[in-house]
Amino acid sequence: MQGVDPAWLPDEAYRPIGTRRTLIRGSGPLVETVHGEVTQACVRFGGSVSFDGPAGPYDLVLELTGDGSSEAFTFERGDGRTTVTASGGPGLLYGLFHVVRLGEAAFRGSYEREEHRPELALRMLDHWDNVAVHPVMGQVERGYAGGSLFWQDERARGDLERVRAYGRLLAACGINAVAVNNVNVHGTEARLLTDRIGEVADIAGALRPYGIRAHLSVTFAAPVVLGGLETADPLDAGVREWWAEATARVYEAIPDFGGYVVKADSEGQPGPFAYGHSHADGANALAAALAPHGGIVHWRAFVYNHRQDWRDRRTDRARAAYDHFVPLDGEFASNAVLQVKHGPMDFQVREPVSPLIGAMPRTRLAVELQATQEYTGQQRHVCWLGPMWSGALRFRPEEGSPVGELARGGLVAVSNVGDDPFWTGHPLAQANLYTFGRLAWQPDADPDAVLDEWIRLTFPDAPQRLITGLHAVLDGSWATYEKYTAPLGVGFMVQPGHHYGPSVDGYEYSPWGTYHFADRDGIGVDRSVASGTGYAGQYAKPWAEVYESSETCPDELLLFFHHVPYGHVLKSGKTVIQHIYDTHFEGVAEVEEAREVWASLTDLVDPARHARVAERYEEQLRSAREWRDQINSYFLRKSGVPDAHGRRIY
Ligand code: GCW
Repeated sequence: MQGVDPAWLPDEAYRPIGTRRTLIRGSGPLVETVHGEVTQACVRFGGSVSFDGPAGPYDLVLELTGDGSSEAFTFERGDGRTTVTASGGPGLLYGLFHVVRLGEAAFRGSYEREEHRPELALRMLDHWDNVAVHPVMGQVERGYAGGSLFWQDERARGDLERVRAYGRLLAACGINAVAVNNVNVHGTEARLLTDRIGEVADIAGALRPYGIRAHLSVTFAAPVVLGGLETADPLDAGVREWWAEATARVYEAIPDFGGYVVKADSEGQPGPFAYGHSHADGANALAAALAPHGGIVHWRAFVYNHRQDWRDRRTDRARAAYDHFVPLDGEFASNAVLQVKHGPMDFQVREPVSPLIGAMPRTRLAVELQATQEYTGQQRHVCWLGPMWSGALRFRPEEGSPVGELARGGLVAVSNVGDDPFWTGHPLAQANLYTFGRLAWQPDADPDAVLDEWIRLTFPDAPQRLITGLHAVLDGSWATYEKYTAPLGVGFMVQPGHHYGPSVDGYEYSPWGTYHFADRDGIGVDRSVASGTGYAGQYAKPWAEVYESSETCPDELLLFFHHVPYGHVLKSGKTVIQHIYDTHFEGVAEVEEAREVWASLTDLVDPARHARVAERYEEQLRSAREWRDQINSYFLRKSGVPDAHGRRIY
């Protein structure tokens, strides 16, 4: 597309296919998509493609053997021919993208038959997009990549070519579902469910050729605000009928509609508490309306008191999701999925894994990640989140399955994409989107290998110097970001409201439940059972014990679980205060280094992309210095303990 970055599907990535002879067998809409992809590549590079053609010498055969909707495919190569077979259209499409990813290697040597299938059936992006620009949150809430891809001038975009291109990119990294509007459902957006469903249908139509289903965020109060009923009580017969009828009309407009996403009783959104009912009752009312059509309700577990009194030390926001939902285990309908943020707070640079995951064996859980970098540099800072996500997905809440397997309801990420020509504002933030898709397909994949895959696809034919440089600037970037921001798992310390840049006490005396409790003697939140909020006791063994004691708690989470003196010695051998100083100096030095590495790649990256990243490095460095100096000065002033190395602190 003119003027839009091709991201991980540049034309060159298709050269290995486009120069060869391909046979495509089968029929159906996704086969047509595959055919279109290969045809375009052949037009560009001179190869040929036959559709159900005669037997002949082919280098690549893509064959649909059934008419199902399976996403699995097989891949093999022998006698000079590469073959992909699938029994469902989506499988054939994923098989094609597998060949694209392998590049020339797909056409060399031989491969025994391999079977590929996604580990998680639902791999979804939630867009926090508003149809009408919100006076405070803008068009995309926590969006750092321009306006919405879907909505423009308060309507679905007339020209959906870009949406189609987006679907193509998503399919190429394995994503199969998209929620098209913000979970905070404002007045205009509420109507997408009813009289404006046609606009959602248009978007769904643009995504469908790439095997992606559309989902919709709806307001729990819809029967009142849209239906004119007096109540939205989930057990009321009239309310249930309203949902059933509204949902039937949705399916008339969008036969393959995915389902609803609901943020209820959370940060001011309406929910079942108003009627004295549980969240299972609430979710099940919508699930019942969706069930006859095969739809799913994604019910978010982000329920906590956002109006707490900072003086009240017994209330602990980290406990909230577990306290609300674990008693409801087993009560949710089979097509209700409880969507849990991966950490107990809110997408901080470092959090433990939510104790809810693993504690609800009779409930389908989806795990929610945040690709949009709300608290991780807002796509002005490079912060590749692969290692953080992979760590969470590999975490085993107890002896047994890791999070990546417990997420039976799927993996979801809040999208980091907008109408920016680079899709994600910061061109390197594309790596987060790609990594998310690949981890959703295979949660135990090695994130480093995924990063290399992204580099090779996005920069085809890159010389080794470019590959090494890109890997270097991305690979350690999350660790670097953590170093110059809030220390040792304590979180927040950000500017209230927009959440960009440091403000150590920004939320300290606020109602949001996000405190660090620093005083002249120490810092951190006591979440132990013995003397604190008891949060550590929400974990199963061994974690409940590991986190309970400051002796066994991992350094990186120490201040999340414990209030300790500045002189507390970490496992690293450093005191907490010296750790704070050292990491903040190191973090800035690492950004300086990364900026130099990027500058050294000027001749190898196209000028517009290079310039965009270079400009963002300037801001990242400015901001990292700001973080360093505010955090270090704050703790020097609070503690009175000087830096052991006598560096400049203000
Ligand atoms: O991280 C917080 C954000 C809100 C968001 C909320 C949520 C959509 O600051 O902007 O609202 O989480 O996840 O619902």
